[in-house]
Amino acid sequence: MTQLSHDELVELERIAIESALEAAELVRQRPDDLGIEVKSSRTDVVTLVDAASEKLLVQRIRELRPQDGFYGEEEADTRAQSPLTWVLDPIDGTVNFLYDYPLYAVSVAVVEGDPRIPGQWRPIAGAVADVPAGSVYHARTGGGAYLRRDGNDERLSVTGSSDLGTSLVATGFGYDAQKRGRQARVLMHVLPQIRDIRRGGSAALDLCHVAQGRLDGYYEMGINPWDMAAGWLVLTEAGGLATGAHGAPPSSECVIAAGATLHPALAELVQDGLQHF
Ligand code: LIP
Repeated sequence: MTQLSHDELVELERIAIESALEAAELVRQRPDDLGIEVKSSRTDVVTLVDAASEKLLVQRIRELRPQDGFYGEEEADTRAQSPLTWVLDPIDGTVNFLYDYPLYAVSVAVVEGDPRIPGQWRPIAGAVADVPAGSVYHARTGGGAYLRRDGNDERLSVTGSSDLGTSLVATGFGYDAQKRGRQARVLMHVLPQIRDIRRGGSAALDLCHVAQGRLDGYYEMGINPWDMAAGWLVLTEAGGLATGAHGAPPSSECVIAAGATLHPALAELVQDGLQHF
């Protein structure tokens, strides 16, 4: 549990919200030339807008929190001089952004511990700005989870689903073709046991949609700390639970997220799929 005061947490959440919204406005400007480059595979792309968004986030947050560290999807990697590190995804859902497919977000979280080490960190405040919608999901430890749109905060809560067979579940797939093949085999195991699957393309928004009750659950293998840090906190503050396989902390190995009433059954189903494929 964090040692920070209520007022400190409120201020950290405010910084996350305002920096995420400012970066989302920059992303929304969408220049004609996106300056597309390739990363880990020819389907794993980054644009000039990703880099500009992360640069803006670091600049704004560093002005207010000069001792904190940074860990971002693109270039940000500064060791903290304080107990806190800002974990940044300047555009989560980059491929969706590339196609202007309206499911992409700016994710900003501040965490205690080192997000580079699985299981050695936890988010304590965060925001996920839904760029196309112009809204922002936000939460702080012990403060609840909210969706802010048109200046109004709507409290979020997961569904009470406990029946896999009528549950709507999201997942995602990696940029590596071989990994995608295994993920597809796990999906073949999962899909017959649930209502239906959704593949949105942004882990941050998938986690927030579970928090909002738009989904009953989400699982994915291969996502990074910056994809999940803020959405993980929004989910838990909305009554949800995110773990890895067999109760481990969520990590790039596996994230399984749902309301507390569904999580055990979804975790067992995904674990069975991982074990057999
Ligand atoms: C994305 C994740 C998503 C995953 C995509 C991609 P990015 O992150 O949020 O869950 O399925 O393949 O990794 O690369 O857009 O920041």
